[in-house]
Amino acid sequence: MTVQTADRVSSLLASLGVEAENPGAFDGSWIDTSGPLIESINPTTGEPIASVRSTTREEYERVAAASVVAFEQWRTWPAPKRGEVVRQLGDELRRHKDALGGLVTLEMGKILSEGLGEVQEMIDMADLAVGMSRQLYGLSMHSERPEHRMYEQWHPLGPVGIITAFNFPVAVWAWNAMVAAVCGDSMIWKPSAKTPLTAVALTRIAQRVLEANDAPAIFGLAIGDRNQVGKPMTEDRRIPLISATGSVAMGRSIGKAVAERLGRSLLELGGNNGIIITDDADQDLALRAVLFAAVGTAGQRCTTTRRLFLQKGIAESFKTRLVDAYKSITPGDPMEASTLMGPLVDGRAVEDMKAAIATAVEQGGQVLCGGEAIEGDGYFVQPTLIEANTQMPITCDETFAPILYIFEFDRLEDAVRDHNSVPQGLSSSIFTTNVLSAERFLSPAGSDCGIANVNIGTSGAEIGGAFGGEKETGGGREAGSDSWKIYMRRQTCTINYGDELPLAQGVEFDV
Ligand code: UN1
Repeated sequence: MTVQTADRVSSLLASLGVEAENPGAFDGSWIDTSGPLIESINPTTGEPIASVRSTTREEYERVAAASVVAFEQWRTWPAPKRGEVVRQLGDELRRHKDALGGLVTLEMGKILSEGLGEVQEMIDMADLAVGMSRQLYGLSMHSERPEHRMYEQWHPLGPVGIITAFNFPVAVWAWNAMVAAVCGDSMIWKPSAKTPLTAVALTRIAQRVLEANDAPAIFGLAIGDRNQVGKPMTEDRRIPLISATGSVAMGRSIGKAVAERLGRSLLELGGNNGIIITDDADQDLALRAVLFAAVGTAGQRCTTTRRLFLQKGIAESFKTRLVDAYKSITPGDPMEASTLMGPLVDGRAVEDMKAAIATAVEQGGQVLCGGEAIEGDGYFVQPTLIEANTQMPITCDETFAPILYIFEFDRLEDAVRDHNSVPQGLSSSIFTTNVLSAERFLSPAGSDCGIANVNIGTSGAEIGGAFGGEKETGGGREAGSDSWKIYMRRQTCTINYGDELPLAQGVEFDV
């Protein structure tokens, strides 16, 4: 790291209250954690930035007990008052947007514009949740019994466990935390061990807002590994909801553990997202969209485009343009404004990418460009295009790297069938100017994903919609629309204001 960069890093960390070594758990106060040290590595240089002392099982227990106490107080606050605290949190994030966005880039490696975008996503979530705090509506129904009234209401649920991945170190916390907070829940956050500093910095910001409002410590934090934090949390009967983002394998084991105790889980797991481009599509638009969706965030979004279906009439020309565009992208320092693609998160991610490319070639794929890791400091790779066919099993896997598999098709029905043939079901797009093709893609026989776009890439969803996917993606929905409902418990209430006791369904039971 150059001196200049080192200076920049230390002033960034200082402005966010991050020290050389930080405690890894917060329960209203910072706990003097005693687990192994987690070193945070800058993926651009491979050098350590600072460290966090991880949380042990006993320390997790303290955070969990505190979150129950915080919940019992917080649930009595009127929802709009809870919204006011979230509004202030949004303001505080506006103030720290540059520093926090910079830290995301430093620790995770996405380009600065995306690091800042993530903080913006948190701010947007805060604004949305403030509005929600006055709109946690229940329905009222007409009772079949005379002089009876029936309605439903939504109550706070309890402490929520939030498990997030390295690739969106703050935004995914905000999808859950802003909504859970206005719903009256407390929470325990288990962030990725690859981005612990961001979690410490964000929790410090949240702490100040809580203290300024004399609010209970609803934003708990426990940075630690699976055995010390993940497992006790998913098995903890005091935590009615576990919201987890990560791999399918992780989601499967969390889903089982939570189901075993009949808890609720909200799973946002892998994607293997496809874009279909028809002969009549606007090629310029499609090209830009494919680039952002496949190369953006170095292919490390769950919404990254991993499969491209080209209709035969445009396939050759589109491939040529795409190869040229890929070759023009030089991975580099994500802090530099001109960089479009930063490093992968760590050496393991580079190895996984190399292994996937080797497997693809073995299975008959042809590398059109890229295909190599870049020697030198940091974890840089070349964005890679592979001509593939749907018989290649590797194309059913999500490799968290910038590999795009290209297929060709004649008829739209075949492209949709192939598109839907993978186990995952997160995001999908079609590029077409034909209204019939667009509507067919969106019809019940069209895309089987939780997100389906027309003339927009698969990534970069807005927070106003419900975010999540089907099949092995896990079925959960977060952020906007009515996703708040999973953070609350529904109660159906019937009130008899008469003098009689009529029974439903006309049942007679007179003594
Ligand atoms: C993720 O990669 O886990 O739609 C989330 C998007 C972002 C969120 C991605 N808003 O690409």
